[in-house]
Amino acid sequence: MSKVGIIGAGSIGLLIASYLAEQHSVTLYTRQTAGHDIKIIRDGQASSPVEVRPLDQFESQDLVFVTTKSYDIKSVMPYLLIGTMPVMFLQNGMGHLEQAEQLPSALFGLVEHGAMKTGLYEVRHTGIGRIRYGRTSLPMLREGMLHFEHVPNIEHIMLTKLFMNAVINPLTAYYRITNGQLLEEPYATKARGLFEELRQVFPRHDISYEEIEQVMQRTHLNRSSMLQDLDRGRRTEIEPIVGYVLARATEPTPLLTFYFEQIKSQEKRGDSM
Ligand code: KPL
Repeated sequence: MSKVGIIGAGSIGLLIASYLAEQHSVTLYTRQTAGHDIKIIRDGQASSPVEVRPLDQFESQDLVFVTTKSYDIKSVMPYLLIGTMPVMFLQNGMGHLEQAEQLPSALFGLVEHGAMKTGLYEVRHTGIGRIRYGRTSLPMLREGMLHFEHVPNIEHIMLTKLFMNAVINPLTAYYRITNGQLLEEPYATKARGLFEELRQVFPRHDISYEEIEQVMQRTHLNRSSMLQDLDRGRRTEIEPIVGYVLARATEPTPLLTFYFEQIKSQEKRGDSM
């Protein structure tokens, strides 16, 4: 049995904790808590016990998952610097890469599961997918319902996901529409415009617009995470997604800049832990 630490008790933190607690000793670190044992209710069933502790009691683990939003990583990093344990970062966007790379064994993963938090320690597993990750392979994650998959090119996959999020999220949030509505005018032209600017910033990245349309189709009824964040008065991930792109642009990117500024002016600040 390995010691697994999970930082952040949002939907993904709870989902991972609930599954891994079946085989490992899991501690869930959150900000506002005193130490105690809980059971996570996943799809109506109680998990094996999970210890909940405040982050300032963080101790070395065999493996750590950081499931907070990207903008919280700065405050989490000092706790992670205590050891050489593998730490898997599961954020949207790419804004966290540079900070995470201060750690000797940083791993990066992309969660393709649907999960919805329905209570303090309650979660629904709404869509079964996989978690692709790199750089090192972790044999302890081989089995189980979370379908961890080690891939050799995680940075490439993250950049592809960044393209999807940088096109879909700001437009759906700004116009308050579902992902599928981006397939229709007047939004389709705007989406293509954003895509062209992204191509200009990352000219060597191999991706076609059809791949983004497929995601719009597959998730056509979804309200993007950015739209949901705005609706709930939470801080969005516009910075690690579009901000990351703008910081790398060497030529004008008027559309990306416009939506970045619009979303920034609408969002309220909050934290995700
Ligand atoms: O990842 C997403 C998000 O909403 O953040 C997409 C792929 C756009 C699905 O809604």
